[in-house]
Amino acid sequence: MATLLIRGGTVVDSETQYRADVLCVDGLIAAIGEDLDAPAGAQVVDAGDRLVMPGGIDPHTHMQLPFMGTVASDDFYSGTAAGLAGGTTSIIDFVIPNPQQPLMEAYKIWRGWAEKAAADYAFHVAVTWWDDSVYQDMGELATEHGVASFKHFMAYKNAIMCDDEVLVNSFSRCLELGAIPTVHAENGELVYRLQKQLVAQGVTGPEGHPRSRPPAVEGEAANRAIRIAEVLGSPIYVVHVSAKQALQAIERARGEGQRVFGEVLAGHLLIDDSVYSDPDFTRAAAHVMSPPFRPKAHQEALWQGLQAGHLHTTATDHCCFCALQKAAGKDDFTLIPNGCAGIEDRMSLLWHYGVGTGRLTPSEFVRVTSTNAAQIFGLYPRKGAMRVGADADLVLWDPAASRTISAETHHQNIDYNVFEGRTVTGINSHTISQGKVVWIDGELRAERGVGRYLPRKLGGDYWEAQRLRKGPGPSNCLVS
Ligand code: DUC
Ligand code: ZN
Ligand code: ZN
Repeated sequence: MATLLIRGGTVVDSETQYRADVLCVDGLIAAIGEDLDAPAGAQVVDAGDRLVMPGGIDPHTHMQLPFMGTVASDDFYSGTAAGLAGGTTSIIDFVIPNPQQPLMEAYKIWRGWAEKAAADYAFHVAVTWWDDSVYQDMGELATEHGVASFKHFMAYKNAIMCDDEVLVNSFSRCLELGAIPTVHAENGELVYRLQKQLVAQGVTGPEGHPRSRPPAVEGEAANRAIRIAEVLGSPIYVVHVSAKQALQAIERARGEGQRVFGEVLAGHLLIDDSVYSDPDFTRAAAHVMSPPFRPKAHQEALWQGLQAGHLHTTATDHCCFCALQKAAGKDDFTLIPNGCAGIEDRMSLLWHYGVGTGRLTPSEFVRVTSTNAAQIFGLYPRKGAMRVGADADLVLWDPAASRTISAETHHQNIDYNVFEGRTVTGINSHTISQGKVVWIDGELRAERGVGRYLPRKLGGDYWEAQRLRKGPGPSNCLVS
Protein backbone atom coordinates (compact mmCIF):
# COMPACT_ATOMS: atom_id res chain seq x y z
CA MET A 1 0.00 0.00 0.00
CA ALA A 2 0.93 3.61 -0.31
CA THR A 3 3.32 5.55 1.88
CA LEU A 4 2.58 9.22 2.26
CA LEU A 5 4.56 11.91 4.06
CA ILE A 6 2.81 15.17 4.92
CA ARG A 7 5.62 17.61 5.46
CA GLY A 8 5.72 20.87 7.37
CA GLY A 9 2.15 21.37 8.53
CA THR A 10 0.63 22.26 11.88
CA VAL A 11 -1.00 19.25 13.47
CA VAL A 12 -4.25 20.11 15.25
CA ASP A 13 -5.82 17.51 17.48
CA SER A 14 -8.61 17.73 20.02
CA GLU A 15 -6.20 19.13 22.63
CA THR A 16 -3.48 21.22 21.02
CA GLN A 17 -1.53 22.29 17.93
CA TYR A 18 2.14 21.80 17.02
CA ARG A 19 4.40 21.77 14.00
CA ALA A 20 5.06 18.22 12.81
CA ASP A 21 5.34 15.96 9.79
CA VAL A 22 2.90 13.06 9.53
CA LEU A 23 3.91 9.76 7.97
CA CYS A 24 1.16 7.43 6.77
CA VAL A 25 1.97 3.80 5.95
CA ASP A 26 -0.51 1.15 4.84
CA GLY A 27 -3.48 3.31 5.71
CA LEU A 28 -2.37 4.12 9.25
CA ILE A 29 -0.55 7.00 10.90
CA ALA A 30 2.96 5.54 11.34
CA ALA A 31 4.79 8.55 12.81
CA ILE A 32 4.21 12.15 13.86
CA GLY A 33 7.30 14.25 14.50
CA GLU A 34 9.70 16.88 13.33
CA ASP A 35 11.78 16.39 10.19
CA LEU A 36 10.68 12.85 9.41
CA ASP A 37 12.55 11.13 6.58
CA ALA A 38 10.56 10.18 3.54
CA PRO A 39 10.84 6.40 3.01
CA ALA A 40 11.85 5.32 -0.50
CA GLY A 41 8.93 5.64 -2.90
CA ALA A 42 6.84 7.73 -0.51
CA GLN A 43 4.51 10.36 -1.90
CA VAL A 44 5.37 13.69 -0.28
CA VAL A 45 2.79 16.43 0.21
CA ASP A 46 4.04 19.82 1.30
CA ALA A 47 1.53 21.10 3.85
CA GLY A 48 2.90 24.64 3.78
CA ASP A 49 0.83 26.88 6.04
CA ARG A 50 -1.91 24.36 6.35
CA LEU A 51 -3.31 22.51 9.34
CA VAL A 52 -3.35 18.73 9.52
CA MET A 53 -6.42 17.46 11.35
CA PRO A 54 -8.47 14.28 11.70
CA GLY A 55 -10.97 13.83 8.87
CA GLY A 56 -14.55 14.63 9.76
CA ILE A 57 -16.95 12.03 11.10
CA ASP A 58 -20.58 12.68 10.25
CA PRO A 59 -22.48 10.62 12.81
CA HIS A 60 -25.88 11.16 11.15
CA THR A 61 -26.47 10.42 7.47
CA HIS A 62 -29.14 8.64 5.42
CA MET A 63 -27.67 7.40 2.14
CA GLN A 64 -30.21 5.86 -0.26
CA LEU A 65 -32.80 5.73 2.51
CA PRO A 66 -36.21 4.42 1.41
CA PHE A 67 -38.45 7.04 3.02
CA MET A 68 -41.90 8.57 2.52
CA GLY A 69 -42.55 6.69 -0.73
CA THR A 70 -39.22 7.43 -2.39
CA VAL A 71 -35.49 6.79 -1.96
CA ALA A 72 -32.87 9.37 -0.94
CA SER A 73 -30.97 10.37 -4.06
CA ASP A 74 -27.41 10.17 -2.70
CA ASP A 75 -26.39 6.54 -2.48
CA PHE A 76 -23.49 5.19 -0.43
CA TYR A 77 -21.03 5.96 -3.23
CA SER A 78 -22.10 9.45 -4.26
CA GLY A 79 -22.81 10.51 -0.67
CA THR A 80 -19.49 9.34 0.78
CA ALA A 81 -17.62 10.75 -2.23
CA ALA A 82 -19.25 14.14 -1.60
CA GLY A 83 -18.19 13.79 2.03
CA LEU A 84 -14.58 13.25 0.97
CA ALA A 85 -14.76 16.36 -1.19
CA GLY A 86 -15.69 18.31 1.94
CA GLY A 87 -13.26 16.63 4.35
CA THR A 88 -15.55 14.05 5.93
CA THR A 89 -13.87 10.66 5.90
CA SER A 90 -16.31 8.51 7.89
CA ILE A 91 -20.06 8.36 8.34
CA ILE A 92 -22.40 6.63 10.71
CA ASP A 93 -25.57 5.89 8.75
CA PHE A 94 -28.82 4.29 9.90
CA VAL A 95 -30.34 0.88 9.27
CA ILE A 96 -34.08 1.50 9.58
CA PRO A 97 -36.13 -1.73 9.61
CA ASN A 98 -39.81 -1.51 8.78
CA PRO A 99 -42.06 -2.37 11.72
CA GLN A 100 -42.15 -6.20 11.97
CA GLN A 101 -39.05 -6.57 9.80
CA PRO A 102 -36.29 -8.52 11.57
CA LEU A 103 -33.43 -6.21 12.54
CA MET A 104 -30.84 -8.66 11.21
CA GLU A 105 -32.58 -8.80 7.83
CA ALA A 106 -32.57 -5.01 7.51
CA TYR A 107 -28.97 -4.82 8.68
CA LYS A 108 -27.83 -7.24 5.94
CA ILE A 109 -29.71 -5.22 3.29
CA TRP A 110 -28.02 -1.97 4.37
CA ARG A 111 -24.63 -3.67 4.52
CA GLY A 112 -25.15 -4.73 0.90
CA TRP A 113 -26.09 -1.20 -0.18
CA ALA A 114 -23.06 0.23 1.56
CA GLU A 115 -20.55 -1.95 -0.28
CA LYS A 116 -20.20 0.78 -2.90
CA ALA A 117 -19.09 3.38 -0.32
CA ALA A 118 -15.96 5.41 -1.06
CA ALA A 119 -15.26 6.09 2.63
CA ASP A 120 -15.48 4.11 5.85
CA TYR A 121 -18.88 3.73 7.49
CA ALA A 122 -20.68 2.32 10.51
CA PHE A 123 -24.36 1.87 11.29
CA HIS A 124 -26.73 2.81 14.05
CA VAL A 125 -29.68 0.39 13.89
CA ALA A 126 -33.19 1.72 14.50
CA VAL A 127 -35.57 -0.11 16.81
CA THR A 128 -38.99 0.47 15.26
CA TRP A 129 -40.98 -2.26 17.01
CA TRP A 130 -40.58 -4.76 19.81
CA ASP A 131 -40.72 -8.46 20.54
CA ASP A 132 -38.30 -11.15 21.72
CA SER A 133 -36.65 -11.41 18.32
CA VAL A 134 -35.77 -7.71 18.45
CA TYR A 135 -34.20 -8.26 21.86
CA GLN A 136 -32.19 -11.18 20.44
CA ASP A 137 -31.18 -9.36 17.26
CA MET A 138 -29.95 -6.36 19.23
CA GLY A 139 -27.65 -8.75 21.05
CA GLU A 140 -26.34 -10.29 17.84
CA LEU A 141 -25.84 -6.89 16.23
CA ALA A 142 -23.96 -5.56 19.23
CA THR A 143 -21.77 -8.51 20.08
CA GLU A 144 -21.10 -9.98 16.63
CA HIS A 145 -21.27 -6.94 14.36
CA GLY A 146 -20.08 -4.09 16.55
CA VAL A 147 -23.31 -2.08 16.45
CA ALA A 148 -22.79 0.12 19.49
CA SER A 149 -25.81 2.44 19.15
CA PHE A 150 -29.51 2.01 18.49
CA LYS A 151 -31.86 4.69 17.17
CA HIS A 152 -35.41 5.48 18.23
CA PHE A 153 -37.77 7.69 16.26
CA MET A 154 -40.27 9.33 18.60
CA ALA A 155 -42.05 10.80 15.54
CA TYR A 156 -43.44 9.36 12.26
CA LYS A 157 -46.65 7.86 13.68
CA ASN A 158 -48.03 4.89 11.75
CA ALA A 159 -44.58 4.29 10.32
CA ILE A 160 -41.39 3.97 12.36
CA MET A 161 -42.41 5.74 15.59
CA CYS A 162 -41.58 4.11 18.95
CA ASP A 163 -44.02 4.40 21.84
CA ASP A 164 -42.79 4.56 25.44
CA GLU A 165 -43.01 0.78 25.83
CA VAL A 166 -40.54 0.29 22.97
CA LEU A 167 -38.28 3.04 24.33
CA VAL A 168 -38.17 1.46 27.78
CA ASN A 169 -37.53 -2.05 26.45
CA SER A 170 -34.90 -0.94 24.01
CA PHE A 171 -33.03 1.45 26.33
CA SER A 172 -32.89 -1.35 28.91
CA ARG A 173 -31.47 -3.72 26.32
CA CYS A 174 -28.91 -1.12 25.24
CA LEU A 175 -27.80 -0.81 28.83
CA GLU A 176 -27.31 -4.59 29.10
CA LEU A 177 -25.25 -4.57 25.91
CA GLY A 178 -23.12 -1.50 26.54
CA ALA A 179 -24.69 0.26 23.56
CA ILE A 180 -25.93 3.84 23.55
CA PRO A 181 -29.57 4.62 22.72
CA THR A 182 -30.17 7.61 20.48
CA VAL A 183 -33.44 9.43 19.87
CA HIS A 184 -35.06 11.55 17.20
CA ALA A 185 -36.97 13.63 19.72
CA GLU A 186 -40.34 14.87 18.46
CA ASN A 187 -43.68 13.93 19.96
CA GLY A 188 -45.22 12.02 17.05
CA GLU A 189 -48.76 12.09 18.44
CA LEU A 190 -48.70 15.88 18.57
CA VAL A 191 -47.15 16.17 15.11
CA TYR A 192 -49.86 13.88 13.73
CA ARG A 193 -52.66 15.90 15.31
CA LEU A 194 -51.23 19.27 14.24
CA GLN A 195 -50.71 18.04 10.67
CA LYS A 196 -54.36 16.90 10.46
CA GLN A 197 -55.60 20.18 11.94
CA LEU A 198 -53.53 22.33 9.60
CA VAL A 199 -54.54 20.42 6.46
CA ALA A 200 -58.22 20.55 7.56
CA GLN A 201 -57.83 24.35 7.90
CA GLY A 202 -56.52 24.49 4.33
CA VAL A 203 -52.84 24.95 5.23
CA THR A 204 -51.35 22.59 2.65
CA GLY A 205 -48.11 24.37 1.63
CA PRO A 206 -44.60 23.98 3.12
CA GLU A 207 -45.37 26.76 5.64
CA GLY A 208 -47.45 24.13 7.44
CA HIS A 209 -44.38 22.01 8.10
CA PRO A 210 -42.79 24.05 10.94
CA ARG A 211 -46.25 24.86 12.32
CA SER A 212 -46.93 21.13 12.72
CA ARG A 213 -43.64 20.58 14.56
CA PRO A 214 -43.21 23.52 16.98
CA PRO A 215 -40.25 23.64 19.40
CA ALA A 216 -42.33 22.37 22.35
CA VAL A 217 -42.97 19.14 20.44
CA GLU A 218 -39.23 18.56 20.39
CA GLY A 219 -38.68 19.74 23.95
CA GLU A 220 -41.31 17.35 25.31
CA ALA A 221 -39.89 14.34 23.52
CA ALA A 222 -36.28 15.15 24.42
CA ASN A 223 -37.20 15.54 28.06
CA ARG A 224 -39.27 12.32 28.07
CA ALA A 225 -36.47 10.28 26.50
CA ILE A 226 -33.91 11.77 28.87
CA ARG A 227 -36.11 11.06 31.90
CA ILE A 228 -36.67 7.47 30.75
CA ALA A 229 -32.90 7.06 30.40
CA GLU A 230 -32.45 8.59 33.86
CA VAL A 231 -34.81 6.08 35.46
CA LEU A 232 -33.13 3.16 33.71
CA GLY A 233 -29.64 4.48 34.38
CA SER A 234 -28.71 4.57 30.70
CA PRO A 235 -26.67 7.18 28.88
CA ILE A 236 -28.53 8.75 25.96
CA TYR A 237 -27.70 10.71 22.80
CA VAL A 238 -30.21 13.16 21.33
CA VAL A 239 -29.81 13.57 17.58
CA HIS A 240 -30.37 16.84 15.70
CA VAL A 241 -31.17 19.14 18.63
CA SER A 242 -32.80 22.12 16.95
CA ALA A 243 -34.83 23.86 19.64
CA LYS A 244 -33.94 25.71 22.82
CA GLN A 245 -36.47 23.58 24.70
CA ALA A 246 -34.62 20.36 23.84
CA LEU A 247 -31.27 21.94 24.65
CA GLN A 248 -32.62 23.04 28.03
CA ALA A 249 -33.69 19.46 28.78
CA ILE A 250 -30.14 18.32 28.01
CA GLU A 251 -28.56 21.09 30.07
CA ARG A 252 -30.78 20.34 33.04
CA ALA A 253 -29.99 16.62 32.96
CA ARG A 254 -26.27 17.17 32.48
CA GLY A 255 -26.35 19.64 35.37
CA GLU A 256 -27.78 16.83 37.50
CA GLY A 257 -24.95 14.51 36.51
CA GLN A 258 -26.72 12.46 33.84
CA ARG A 259 -24.74 11.22 30.82
CA VAL A 260 -26.64 12.94 28.03
CA PHE A 261 -25.08 13.80 24.70
CA GLY A 262 -26.43 16.20 22.11
CA GLU A 263 -25.89 16.53 18.38
CA VAL A 264 -26.51 19.64 16.33
CA LEU A 265 -26.78 19.93 12.56
CA ALA A 266 -24.94 22.53 10.52
CA GLY A 267 -28.34 23.44 9.04
CA HIS A 268 -29.98 24.11 12.38
CA LEU A 269 -27.06 26.35 13.40
CA LEU A 270 -27.32 28.49 10.28
CA ILE A 271 -30.76 28.44 8.63
CA ASP A 272 -33.93 29.91 10.10
CA ASP A 273 -37.59 29.20 9.50
CA SER A 274 -38.13 32.10 7.10
CA VAL A 275 -37.28 29.63 4.31
CA TYR A 276 -40.75 28.12 4.67
CA SER A 277 -42.48 31.39 3.74
CA ASP A 278 -40.83 31.40 0.32
CA PRO A 279 -43.71 31.60 -2.17
CA ASP A 280 -41.79 29.31 -4.51
CA PHE A 281 -42.86 25.74 -3.60
CA THR A 282 -39.63 24.13 -4.84
CA ARG A 283 -37.41 26.38 -2.73
CA ALA A 284 -39.57 26.09 0.38
CA ALA A 285 -39.98 22.31 0.01
CA ALA A 286 -36.23 21.90 -0.42
CA HIS A 287 -35.93 22.93 3.24
CA VAL A 288 -38.51 20.49 4.58
CA MET A 289 -36.74 18.30 7.08
CA SER A 290 -37.54 17.23 10.60
CA PRO A 291 -37.10 18.81 13.01
CA PRO A 292 -37.65 21.93 10.88
CA PHE A 293 -35.49 25.04 10.78
CA ARG A 294 -36.37 27.28 13.71
CA PRO A 295 -36.80 30.99 14.43
CA LYS A 296 -33.43 32.76 14.65
CA ALA A 297 -33.18 32.88 18.45
CA HIS A 298 -32.76 29.12 18.56
CA GLN A 299 -29.58 29.31 16.46
CA GLU A 300 -27.74 31.47 18.96
CA ALA A 301 -28.82 29.09 21.73
CA LEU A 302 -27.46 26.12 19.75
CA TRP A 303 -24.11 27.83 19.21
CA GLN A 304 -23.95 28.56 22.93
CA GLY A 305 -24.81 24.92 23.67
CA LEU A 306 -21.95 23.82 21.44
CA GLN A 307 -19.52 26.26 23.07
CA ALA A 308 -20.63 25.30 26.57
CA GLY A 309 -20.16 21.59 25.91
CA HIS A 310 -23.83 20.63 26.22
CA LEU A 311 -23.86 19.71 22.52
CA HIS A 312 -21.03 17.42 21.54
CA THR A 313 -21.18 16.53 17.89
CA THR A 314 -22.06 18.22 14.64
CA ALA A 315 -23.78 16.26 11.90
CA THR A 316 -25.90 16.83 8.82
CA ASP A 317 -28.80 14.32 8.74
CA HIS A 318 -27.73 14.18 5.08
CA CYS A 319 -30.84 12.87 3.32
CA CYS A 320 -31.19 14.14 -0.24
CA PHE A 321 -34.42 14.48 -2.17
CA CYS A 322 -34.47 16.28 -5.51
CA ALA A 323 -37.12 18.78 -6.54
CA LEU A 324 -39.11 16.14 -8.42
CA GLN A 325 -39.21 13.95 -5.33
CA LYS A 326 -40.25 16.88 -3.11
CA ALA A 327 -43.08 17.60 -5.58
CA ALA A 328 -44.93 14.58 -4.14
CA GLY A 329 -46.12 17.03 -1.49
CA LYS A 330 -47.24 19.82 -3.85
CA ASP A 331 -50.80 19.73 -2.53
CA ASP A 332 -50.09 18.46 0.98
CA PHE A 333 -46.99 19.40 2.96
CA THR A 334 -47.23 16.20 5.02
CA LEU A 335 -46.26 14.25 1.89
CA ILE A 336 -43.07 16.21 1.14
CA PRO A 337 -40.18 13.78 1.70
CA ASN A 338 -38.31 15.07 4.75
CA GLY A 339 -34.62 15.66 4.30
CA CYS A 340 -31.82 18.04 3.31
CA ALA A 341 -28.24 17.58 2.13
CA GLY A 342 -25.13 18.80 3.92
CA ILE A 343 -22.32 16.25 4.11
CA GLU A 344 -20.09 18.15 1.68
CA ASP A 345 -20.34 21.48 3.46
CA ARG A 346 -20.47 20.71 7.20
CA MET A 347 -16.74 21.00 7.85
CA SER A 348 -16.26 24.32 6.08
CA LEU A 349 -19.45 25.77 7.55
CA LEU A 350 -18.35 24.84 11.07
CA TRP A 351 -14.93 26.34 10.48
CA HIS A 352 -16.21 29.53 8.88
CA TYR A 353 -19.05 30.25 11.30
CA GLY A 354 -17.42 28.57 14.31
CA VAL A 355 -13.66 29.11 14.24
CA GLY A 356 -13.89 32.16 11.97
CA THR A 357 -16.11 33.97 14.47
CA GLY A 358 -14.20 32.93 17.58
CA ARG A 359 -16.96 30.65 18.82
CA LEU A 360 -14.70 27.60 18.51
CA THR A 361 -10.96 27.10 18.76
CA PRO A 362 -9.33 24.87 16.14
CA SER A 363 -9.07 22.05 18.71
CA GLU A 364 -12.74 22.49 19.63
CA PHE A 365 -13.51 22.27 15.92
CA VAL A 366 -11.69 18.90 15.81
CA ARG A 367 -13.67 17.73 18.82
CA VAL A 368 -17.11 18.64 17.50
CA THR A 369 -16.51 17.52 13.93
CA SER A 370 -14.63 14.30 14.65
CA THR A 371 -13.20 13.25 18.02
CA ASN A 372 -16.35 13.45 20.14
CA ALA A 373 -18.34 11.36 17.67
CA ALA A 374 -15.57 8.76 17.64
CA GLN A 375 -15.47 8.65 21.44
CA ILE A 376 -19.23 8.54 22.01
CA PHE A 377 -19.85 5.91 19.35
CA GLY A 378 -16.94 3.53 19.98
CA LEU A 379 -14.66 4.43 17.07
CA TYR A 380 -11.88 6.09 19.07
CA PRO A 381 -8.87 6.06 18.71
CA ARG A 382 -9.08 4.33 15.33
CA LYS A 383 -10.95 7.41 14.12
CA GLY A 384 -10.94 10.98 15.37
CA ALA A 385 -7.35 10.90 16.67
CA MET A 386 -4.01 12.30 15.50
CA ARG A 387 -1.86 9.52 16.89
CA VAL A 388 0.33 6.68 15.75
CA GLY A 389 -1.76 3.63 14.92
CA ALA A 390 -4.93 5.57 14.10
CA ASP A 391 -6.40 5.35 10.61
CA ALA A 392 -4.77 7.86 8.27
CA ASP A 393 -8.01 9.75 7.62
CA LEU A 394 -6.91 13.36 7.54
CA VAL A 395 -7.59 16.76 6.11
CA LEU A 396 -5.08 19.39 5.11
CA TRP A 397 -6.92 22.52 6.03
CA ASP A 398 -6.26 25.89 4.49
CA PRO A 399 -7.69 28.46 6.91
CA ALA A 400 -7.18 31.29 4.42
CA ALA A 401 -8.76 29.76 1.31
CA SER A 402 -12.40 30.31 0.38
CA ARG A 403 -15.07 28.74 -1.76
CA THR A 404 -18.66 29.59 -2.55
CA ILE A 405 -21.15 26.82 -1.94
CA SER A 406 -23.41 25.96 -4.85
CA ALA A 407 -25.46 23.11 -6.30
CA GLU A 408 -23.69 23.94 -9.58
CA THR A 409 -20.38 22.72 -8.19
CA HIS A 410 -21.16 20.37 -5.32
CA HIS A 411 -20.73 16.59 -5.62
CA GLN A 412 -23.92 15.67 -3.77
CA ASN A 413 -26.55 14.05 -5.97
CA ILE A 414 -29.19 16.72 -5.44
CA ASP A 415 -30.31 19.68 -7.50
CA TYR A 416 -30.40 22.15 -4.61
CA ASN A 417 -28.09 23.30 -1.86
CA VAL A 418 -29.65 24.80 1.26
CA PHE A 419 -26.39 26.75 1.83
CA GLU A 420 -26.35 28.10 -1.76
CA GLY A 421 -24.28 31.25 -2.24
CA ARG A 422 -22.52 31.27 1.13
CA THR A 423 -18.80 31.93 0.80
CA VAL A 424 -16.86 30.03 3.42
CA THR A 425 -13.26 30.72 4.42
CA GLY A 426 -11.39 27.69 5.68
CA ILE A 427 -11.48 24.68 3.36
CA ASN A 428 -9.74 21.36 2.88
CA SER A 429 -7.10 21.49 0.15
CA HIS A 430 -6.54 17.73 0.56
CA THR A 431 -8.55 14.88 2.00
CA ILE A 432 -6.70 11.70 2.90
CA SER A 433 -8.70 8.53 3.39
CA GLN A 434 -7.06 5.25 4.41
CA GLY A 435 -3.69 6.92 3.76
CA LYS A 436 -4.52 7.92 0.17
CA VAL A 437 -5.09 11.39 -1.20
CA VAL A 438 -8.70 11.37 -2.44
CA TRP A 439 -9.28 15.11 -2.82
CA ILE A 440 -6.65 17.55 -3.96
CA ASP A 441 -7.39 21.18 -4.74
CA GLY A 442 -10.78 20.53 -6.26
CA GLU A 443 -10.04 17.19 -7.87
CA LEU A 444 -12.02 14.26 -6.45
CA ARG A 445 -10.35 10.86 -6.63
CA ALA A 446 -12.97 8.85 -4.76
CA GLU A 447 -13.05 5.14 -5.48
CA ARG A 448 -16.23 3.14 -5.47
CA GLY A 449 -16.27 0.27 -2.99
CA VAL A 450 -13.11 0.98 -1.00
CA GLY A 451 -15.02 2.11 2.08
CA ARG A 452 -14.90 -0.38 4.95
CA TYR A 453 -17.51 -1.30 7.52
CA LEU A 454 -16.43 -0.15 10.99
CA PRO A 455 -17.35 -2.45 13.84
CA ARG A 456 -17.44 -0.44 17.06
CA LYS A 457 -16.52 -0.95 20.68
CA LEU A 458 -19.28 -1.58 23.20
CA GLY A 459 -19.32 -0.31 26.75
CA GLY A 460 -17.18 2.78 26.30
CA ASP A 461 -16.01 5.01 29.12
CA TYR A 462 -19.19 7.06 29.21
CA TRP A 463 -21.39 3.98 29.47
CA GLU A 464 -19.17 2.52 32.16
CA ALA A 465 -19.26 5.75 34.16
CA GLN A 466 -23.04 5.91 33.96
CA ARG A 467 -23.23 2.26 35.00
CA LEU A 468 -20.98 2.80 37.99
CA ARG A 469 -22.97 5.81 39.07
CA LYS A 470 -26.32 4.09 39.02
CA GLY A 471 -25.46 0.43 39.55
CA PRO A 472 -25.80 -2.24 36.89
CA GLY A 473 -28.77 -3.30 34.85
CA PRO A 474 -32.50 -2.66 34.78
CA SER A 475 -32.73 -2.84 38.56
CA ASN A 476 -31.50 0.75 38.36
CA CYS A 477 -35.08 1.83 38.46
CA LEU A 478 -35.12 0.82 42.11
CA VAL A 479 -32.29 3.20 42.93
CA SER A 480 -33.49 6.61 44.08
N1 DUC B 1 -35.58 13.68 9.33
C1 DUC B 1 -35.42 14.05 8.06
O1 DUC B 1 -35.59 15.23 7.77
N2 DUC B 1 -35.10 13.12 7.16
C2 DUC B 1 -34.83 11.78 7.44
C3 DUC B 1 -35.30 11.33 8.74
C4 DUC B 1 -35.51 12.40 9.72
O2 DUC B 1 -35.68 12.13 10.88
ZN1 ZN C 1 -34.34 12.42 12.69
ZN1 ZN D 1 -31.91 11.42 10.48
